[in-house]
Amino acid sequence: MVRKLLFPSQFYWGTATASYQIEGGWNEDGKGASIWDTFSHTQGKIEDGSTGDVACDHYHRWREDVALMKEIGCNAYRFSISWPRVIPLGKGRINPAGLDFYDRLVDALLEAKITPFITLYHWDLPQALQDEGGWANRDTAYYFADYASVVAHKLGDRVKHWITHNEPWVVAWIGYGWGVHAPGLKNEKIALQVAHHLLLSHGVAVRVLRDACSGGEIGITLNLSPVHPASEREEDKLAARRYDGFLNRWFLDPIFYGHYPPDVLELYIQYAPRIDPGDMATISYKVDFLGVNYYSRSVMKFNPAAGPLQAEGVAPEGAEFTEMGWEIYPPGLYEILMRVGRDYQPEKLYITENGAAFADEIAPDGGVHDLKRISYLREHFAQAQKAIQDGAKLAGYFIWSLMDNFEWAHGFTKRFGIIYTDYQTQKRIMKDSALWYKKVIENNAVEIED
Ligand code: IFM
Repeated sequence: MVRKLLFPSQFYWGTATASYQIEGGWNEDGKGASIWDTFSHTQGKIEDGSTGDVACDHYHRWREDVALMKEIGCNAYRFSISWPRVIPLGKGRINPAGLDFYDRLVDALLEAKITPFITLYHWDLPQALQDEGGWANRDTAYYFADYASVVAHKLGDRVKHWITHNEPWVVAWIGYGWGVHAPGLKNEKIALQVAHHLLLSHGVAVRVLRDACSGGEIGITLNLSPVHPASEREEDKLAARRYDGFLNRWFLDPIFYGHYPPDVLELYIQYAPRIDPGDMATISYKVDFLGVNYYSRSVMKFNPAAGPLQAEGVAPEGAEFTEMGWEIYPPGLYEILMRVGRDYQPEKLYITENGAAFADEIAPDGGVHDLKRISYLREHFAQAQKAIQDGAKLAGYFIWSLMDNFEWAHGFTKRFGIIYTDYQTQKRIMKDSALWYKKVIENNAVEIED
């Protein structure tokens, strides 16, 4: 039997991208260098030796990309602004050509009836600020607020959806703690301080955006996963609880309640961040929505040798995985949406990213038949719909990603797009998943077979 699962009217159906992953034009029209320019230009940092210098050449092909979104029928698009394109050194002089690029993009989106959702920070920090310590330096939080103000004053008359940060956990730990992402620092001692400054910058930017953009909705996007114990053993349950604190609660608690989770703070007491008076009140300024990036769950087992958390991730047996090695676990989306709703009561939720990397190829007939991605998306849409039925205040869904792009340290080896990017010719090919998504949007419903 085929069941049609309906979504609410006015639901936002979109795709998401990030500036460094798609734009290219890395040193054009006055853009300054970002930490990702420096990092990708450093030998050995990117799996296939590639850089984002050209990426999807979106900086020149944005009109075509907007037309593709329109053809799919999307009514929303989440993209990020490159801070060094707008303010080349991160503070001080503004680059009008950089701002104009986003100004034109916003106008083209609105013309196509696509609502822009802007992320202000999706990881491409101006290199000049990194030279002063980057996010380990408290001043960066205030430079970020100045940058937010510049962008909001230019675009705030037309853009009403603002996301301060994308996945601060990834920035703090993968970028500063473990060195797999830019800026490539391997210093676990500063990761929580970095996370604190990211959150502080979020708080100050919320206030700035509120003042600059009347009627705007302001939120933040977190990478969240339900965390399950590898077994019913008490020690595995403890490992799962601790990892949940490390990944989820470390960000949710301060944003919604103005304090860090005491259990994690105690475990990391030797690396605890310096918190100035008033910081926690700033971090917990009210947001209008929470953006949830969901890809998989985490399954943890106790391991006394595994750092302060004594928790180690395991790959569940018999599970299916994407090309990223992430378990395909659709019920986790329902679980996390319900959990944040229950524990934090955000006014609204958006799934700001969900999607999967598979080894897509162009078939002899010229199409890209990505059936695994369709199945992944269908299952996750069904879970999102179930959450809405059960009371989740979910108002939109953004597939990661509009098109195949530069997947950070993996370079171009992972394809997440619903549009195939041929990096030699920059030709875009709609994958079957894009055609399938078009039907979902037309029907405002996903069909599943029981
Ligand atoms: O490509 C990234 C994106 O930039 C942030 N969230 C996860 C995606 C897939 O790894």
